[in-house]
Amino acid sequence: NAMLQWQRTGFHFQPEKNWMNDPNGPVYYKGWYHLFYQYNPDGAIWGNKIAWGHAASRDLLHWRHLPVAMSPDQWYDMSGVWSGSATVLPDGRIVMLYTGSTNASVQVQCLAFPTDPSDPLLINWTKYENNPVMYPPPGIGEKDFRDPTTAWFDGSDDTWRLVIGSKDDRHAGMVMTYKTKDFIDYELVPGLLHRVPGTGMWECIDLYPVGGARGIDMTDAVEAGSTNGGDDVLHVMKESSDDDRHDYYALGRYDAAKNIWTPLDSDADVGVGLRYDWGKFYASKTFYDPAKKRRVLWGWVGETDSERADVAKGWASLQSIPRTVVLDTKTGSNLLQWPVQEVETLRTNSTDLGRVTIDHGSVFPLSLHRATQLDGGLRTHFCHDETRSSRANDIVKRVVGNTVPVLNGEDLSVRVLVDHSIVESFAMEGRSTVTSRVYPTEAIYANAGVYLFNNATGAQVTATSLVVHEMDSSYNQAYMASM
Ligand code: DQQ
Repeated sequence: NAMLQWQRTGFHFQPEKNWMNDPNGPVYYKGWYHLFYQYNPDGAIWGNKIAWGHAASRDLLHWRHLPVAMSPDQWYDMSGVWSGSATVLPDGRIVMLYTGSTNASVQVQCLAFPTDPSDPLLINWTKYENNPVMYPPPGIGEKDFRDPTTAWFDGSDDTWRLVIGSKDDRHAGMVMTYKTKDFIDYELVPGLLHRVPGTGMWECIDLYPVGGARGIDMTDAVEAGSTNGGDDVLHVMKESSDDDRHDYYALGRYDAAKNIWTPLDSDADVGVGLRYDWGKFYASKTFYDPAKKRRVLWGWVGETDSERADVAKGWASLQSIPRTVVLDTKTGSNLLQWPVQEVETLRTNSTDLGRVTIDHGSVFPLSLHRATQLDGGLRTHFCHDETRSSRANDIVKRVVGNTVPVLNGEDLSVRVLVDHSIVESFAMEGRSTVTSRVYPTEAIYANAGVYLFNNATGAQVTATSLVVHEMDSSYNQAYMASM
């Protein structure tokens, strides 16, 4: 439907058409970033034949769409090739672990390898001949055992370890640890790595170290113990809550010998405390980028319009802008998420509006060339009010956000990325983020604009600094033009 194609983004990742959900197996290999994703080749809605879509990029922005990497074509993944993760071995080989939903819809873990390791684009994949390699263990529901993480090496007993999320019969979310020497035979490590009552099924677990300005590989952190070049190391645990479809994380300590992860603050435990994003953002996953020594986070940003509209468009869902994740050393109690630095290369016309004071009850329009794709920062009050984003009545419109710590001596700062049908905001350098899908009925292409407004009844507001950058498209609009 050409009428709706303006909703396609200019610099967010999306497949050429059809349905997408979770990011899968992100990995850096021979100069290319690879992104796999849950993909329905048959249409714009989720289905029971999910495959792994695949794209590769040199800069996390310009993507080459590649053939489907794995399809549901074996008894053990006939109902879907579900989410999974890549592990890079010390010799550079890649091992892919994913969840197969069997012909009887039992969740099992499966193994796959690049067919031709010399191909930097990793186009062809071979499933291990004796899949599956893991079945739900005793006491675990056969539909509650999915989304294996990236494995890390533990030198104490020379095994690779990975974790898988689940829930127990009392609706507690939980994480189990497995160990293996060869990725073929696995042993369940006794006990649970973590468990939180009342939080339901934990999908897409992520577990990774943070500390200092750089990213840390999990194997390096386990080897180094609790410090990394002098910096204290904490471990982030993240779960995607099937109950309320939000991604929750907590900072804690991982004790490999005891197989226990403990939150720093038990009141802000996994599933009941912090979220990565207070808007639309789910089933996310990080990977360690050895080229730029950083940890990068991808999240699935679904649609909030109707299924009918998605079918009419012929596509559904975006991936968030890839975000660098570090520990906020100023607060010590949260992460900082920030668009990867490559995003700044897309900035074109920059407008420095200097200092702007807006009286209460007034609106201040900014004059810009084009406002459909923007990247900007502003030091004043912050909010996502979706209720004003569209006159359409078949979409979800809410006010979303949360409190964000502003320490003594700091000013409130916000960076907002606008890309046709998505708005992603980062408050206080990424202490808190909010993502919204927007379906404007009027603010399309040239009709889009940016306004500062002050809804206060009394006070004046001064933005001490305000910069707006128009953004180049990285690929999607070019694809559109050629359709
Ligand atoms: N999506 C996948 C599952 C995962 C869920 C299936 C999360 O592996 O648990 O498409 O969105």
